[in-house]
Amino acid sequence: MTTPTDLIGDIHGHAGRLKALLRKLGYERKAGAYRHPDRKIIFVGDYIDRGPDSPEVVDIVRAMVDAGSAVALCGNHEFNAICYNTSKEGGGYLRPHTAKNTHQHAATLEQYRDKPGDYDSAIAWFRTLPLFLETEDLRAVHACWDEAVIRKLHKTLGGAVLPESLLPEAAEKGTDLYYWVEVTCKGREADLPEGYSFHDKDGHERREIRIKWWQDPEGQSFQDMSVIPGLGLDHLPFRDTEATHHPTGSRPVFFGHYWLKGTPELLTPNACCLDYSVAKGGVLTAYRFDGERELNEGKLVWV
Ligand SMILES: [Mn+2]
Repeated sequence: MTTPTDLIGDIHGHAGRLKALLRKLGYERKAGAYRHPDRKIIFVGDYIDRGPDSPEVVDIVRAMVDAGSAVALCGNHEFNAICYNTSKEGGGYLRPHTAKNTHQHAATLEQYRDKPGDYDSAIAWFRTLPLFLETEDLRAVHACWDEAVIRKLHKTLGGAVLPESLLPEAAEKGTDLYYWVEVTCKGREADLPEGYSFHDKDGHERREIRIKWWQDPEGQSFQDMSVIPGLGLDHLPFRDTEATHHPTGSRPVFFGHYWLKGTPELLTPNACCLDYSVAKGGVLTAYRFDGERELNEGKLVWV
């Protein structure tokens, strides 16, 4: 029998909302950390950036991990922050300090401006966060559980945490490790057939779509499988150059990352996205998991 677990989606600096959700789930702050007598939390990553108080979110989550009342996964924002702060051989950083990259991290940098020691400590802590978690009755990841990719990552890392020695490779476009981290923290893409493309919201021509990897691709169009609606790909039958390891019949998988809108709901009976865009006017969402093989929409909780 595993511990009943509450899984919480992307927080992005919304400390007030996090405290409200923890209280709603029955957690109380004791001896410096939120705790529940019978339950634990799994956070699926993206603690920082955009929102008003990333330092407080990091403090709350980290204290819970230290107290043994939570596990915290690494989101793409934590991975980016690590790379932004890791020097590159030959000069610069693994994540270059371009205007775009700095802008994405700006709110967090500003909030830590007067406490550089705390910022360094937060980055050092991010380096210890696992990229994925599997227990006997659930799986959790920031963006995408692709079984083949997770297996390769596990073998290469010797576990679920990216060691510092592999960071340069993980940040280097074109390497296998870069691809595996990208899939796991940012999601799976599929190439469009030869001759097809679309323009993304920034006007860039794209020849691949980010896919709903949790969905059975059988009989679906590229549009059905695309995370972004309205690309005009409805007539185009979906096929993928790589096998899509969609999790039919497997233990439930929980993730965040997709900036979903509206009222939280299950994506399938065993796939649950917990990111309902708290940093874009949405809600902070949790699922109360008690080991069930089929998830129950009534167990979603949000504030
Ligand atoms: Mn994310």
